[in-house]
Amino acid sequence: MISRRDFIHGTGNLVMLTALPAFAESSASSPGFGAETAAHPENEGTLHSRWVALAESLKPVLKEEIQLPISIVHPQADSSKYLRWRMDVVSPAAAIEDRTFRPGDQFILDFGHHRTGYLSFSISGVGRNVDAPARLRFTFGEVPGDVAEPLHPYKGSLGEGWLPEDTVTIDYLPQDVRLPRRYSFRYVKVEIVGTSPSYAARFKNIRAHAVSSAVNQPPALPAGASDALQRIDAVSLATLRDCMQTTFEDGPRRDQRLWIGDLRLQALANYKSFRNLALVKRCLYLFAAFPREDGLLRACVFEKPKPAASGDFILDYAALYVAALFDYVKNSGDRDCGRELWPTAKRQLEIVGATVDPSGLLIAPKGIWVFIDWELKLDRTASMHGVLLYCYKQAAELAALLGFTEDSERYQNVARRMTVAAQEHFFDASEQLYTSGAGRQISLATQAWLILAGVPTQAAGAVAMRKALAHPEVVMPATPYLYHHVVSAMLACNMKSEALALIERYWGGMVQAGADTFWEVYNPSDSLASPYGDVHINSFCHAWSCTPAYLLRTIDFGVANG
Ligand code: RAM
Repeated sequence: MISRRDFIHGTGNLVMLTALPAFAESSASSPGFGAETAAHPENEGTLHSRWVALAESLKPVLKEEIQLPISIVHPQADSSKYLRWRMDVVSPAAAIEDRTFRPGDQFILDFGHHRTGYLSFSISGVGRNVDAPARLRFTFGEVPGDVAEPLHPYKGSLGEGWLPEDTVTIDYLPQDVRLPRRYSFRYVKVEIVGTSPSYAARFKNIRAHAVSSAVNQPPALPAGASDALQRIDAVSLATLRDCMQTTFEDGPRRDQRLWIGDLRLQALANYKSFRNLALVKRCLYLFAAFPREDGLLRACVFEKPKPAASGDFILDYAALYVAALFDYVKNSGDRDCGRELWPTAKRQLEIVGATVDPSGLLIAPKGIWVFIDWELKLDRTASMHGVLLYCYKQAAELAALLGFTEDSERYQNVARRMTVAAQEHFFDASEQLYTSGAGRQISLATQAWLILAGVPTQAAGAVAMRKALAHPEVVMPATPYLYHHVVSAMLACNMKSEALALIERYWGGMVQAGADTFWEVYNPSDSLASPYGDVHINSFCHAWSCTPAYLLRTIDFGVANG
């Protein structure tokens, strides 16, 4: 089991210091940076409160839709199913209204698909007197295991409060109840904990009130996409819709929080589908409003009860802020926002790039989380170099677009040096692929990020990716987040048919296993895999998994496969 803290301070190639370093304020040691500073005319405190206020003014009003339960179901253990259970239909959901319930009784409702929202119902007492409160226990399931398996004893490393269960006491019956907390679910298990010897409970009008800030109708996939890809797209869009709340949440079940890495991918899918541009802008400002003292952005920020900083920092996420900003400016045409947030984006490159050595090689500082993926075996040296190089190139283009010519030229110079260094340090000429670290580890992460960073030519990149995929010791991704970058890299080097096949295999594998929304973690050979030591704390509707909705809309299905 591993906690996020262990991951930062733990073992393996990420073993680092116990305190985060105060990054060198001076960028003089960093090639290409001269005396640049992120000077802003306004006092920083005032600036940041103005940005919070701006972000708050962009908070969307959520659209609410009522959903009726479809069936009463009964879980049956089934080892032939990836998710370990099949859900047998017992009766239509309406049959609930004809029954009465006493302590010890329970039922599970299936709403037919996943939504983020609230639950409401009417409850009355049938019998001599309603002489005691009714006590009910609710468990909300994104997948069958959530409602079919005991959630306790909980073994996970994240807060137990995320487990999707609540006990509710209703004082006076009859009553119309709307549970105050928001949940993320397809299934709802209701256990009757207490009525009294004098009465049984009866339920009517059980409803889900689904909420989302995804309002517009997404355009259809390009003609030529297979039925399997259409289904993958529909599940991707449902994932994005359910994560689009008053921010782009990473998962509506957990952490319900804004992370830079998730935001960047959700925003890409959103530009091609629901096109809620104001929501992206809100999130970019929320990050920018809470930098560390030296300007480093938090990997995540909290939205509720009011916008606030987190204490998490991830080197690759900080660097990728500039890519998210560039994507936003390109897709919205909002250059004013680009200019206002430019110093923030630039500051990330100053800080993350401060340890690029004179030869152009990034020596990532110790003591700070380099994420890339949840695969713990992964050596991140080469992929982190690739992320930063990719970000310099994105920054160079954004700077040119915004009219900051000097910045653009400087970044192009750094990028040239980092490209040469990457080829020298990471390319294995005998294997024709890229390796990472002293152990010369071969991984898809390394190939993907060096390809996305434009280190090899398209043809050489395709060779490297194919060689890595065929290598018996290749380290594979653990999450859809990294799979997204692998597919993007394949598309960047003309491997269209292999990219599509990978989407069909990986995301299609989740669909075949019964996914209504895509999962945070998917290991085709282990349905219990969890970065947190307990699968019940995994999120089964996770932002970073929604990108087929983006990827499939960048592919020209009419043109012969690469
Ligand atoms: C996961 C979060 C989020 C991700 C971070 C790194 O646990 O849910 O999706 O960005 O960790």
